[in-house]
Amino acid sequence: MISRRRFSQISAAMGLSLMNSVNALSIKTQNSSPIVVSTWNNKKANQIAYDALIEEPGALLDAIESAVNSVEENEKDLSVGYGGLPDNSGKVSLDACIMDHKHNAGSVCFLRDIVHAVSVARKVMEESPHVMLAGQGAQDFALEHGFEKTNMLSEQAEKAYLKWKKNPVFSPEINGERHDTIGLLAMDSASDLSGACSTSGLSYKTPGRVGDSPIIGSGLYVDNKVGAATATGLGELIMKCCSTFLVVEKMKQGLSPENACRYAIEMIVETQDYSGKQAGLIAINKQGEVGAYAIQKGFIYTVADADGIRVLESNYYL
Ligand code: SD4
Repeated sequence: MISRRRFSQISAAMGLSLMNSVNALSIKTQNSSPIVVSTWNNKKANQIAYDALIEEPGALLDAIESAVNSVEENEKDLSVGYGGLPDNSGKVSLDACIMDHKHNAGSVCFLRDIVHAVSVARKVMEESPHVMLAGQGAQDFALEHGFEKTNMLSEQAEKAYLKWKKNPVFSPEINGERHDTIGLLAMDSASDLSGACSTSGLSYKTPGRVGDSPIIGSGLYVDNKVGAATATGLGELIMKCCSTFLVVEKMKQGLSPENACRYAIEMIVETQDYSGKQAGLIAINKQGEVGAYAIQKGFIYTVADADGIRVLESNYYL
């Protein structure tokens, strides 16, 4: 079979410590199997999406949604869904969005008491005339569409919150320090692209704060003719540069996914005070090349394809 997909990645066997210097290499694969790429170490989610795409090649959104749902349900993930760390009033609020290969998009932000924010975002996309619903309106919409109210504060998150309350300091550097937000992009065997992003946002944020993750063009952007990108890190940096829209536009102009991500990170660095702060971008183009870039060392992302699943470390600015 003729190779039609190229990757900016290396095999897991090489070990994370080696990756930074070599992950700009492109390695050709000999197939047109699905490709799933996500922020951070989200091997389980990637596996779920990949397996679903093998089983049902046309069900791209179902594959993405079930993968992201698995993270939203995982109480050990302190940045997404149930178990996410709360705002400074002790309440968890979620931001999520989804975008498909037909340029449909749906989004919810400041959503409380509902576990599967990405599924509500999909309902907004498919069953409302709108793109984005916020706060109480988003919750009412979810309840009307069969979602159930859940106490989102896990024991572990409550414990962490009570500890934080003893010295309740907020700073973007400290509260934006730990990240696990899932942004997940997938290409099916027909080379269609879609993606989703889901997060509980910054820990101990001001109630009502919304980050980049539910904003189309900031936390996620898909242009099926060109490619897709998603973001993680400090939303306040990302949303002022429309970073994922920028990445996709740069791929349209011919940049590789990694170079497009790099361009968008440099835009953040040139325009804002980035010291001590992290932002990471991942992207895939229509040829199936994958790339990533971050402000700081330590941004990892996960790729699943016919060669298996591996966690890679991105190149970075600092
Ligand atoms: C936000 N970008 O709300 C999200 C945070 C994040 O892993 O990515 N955490 O700003």
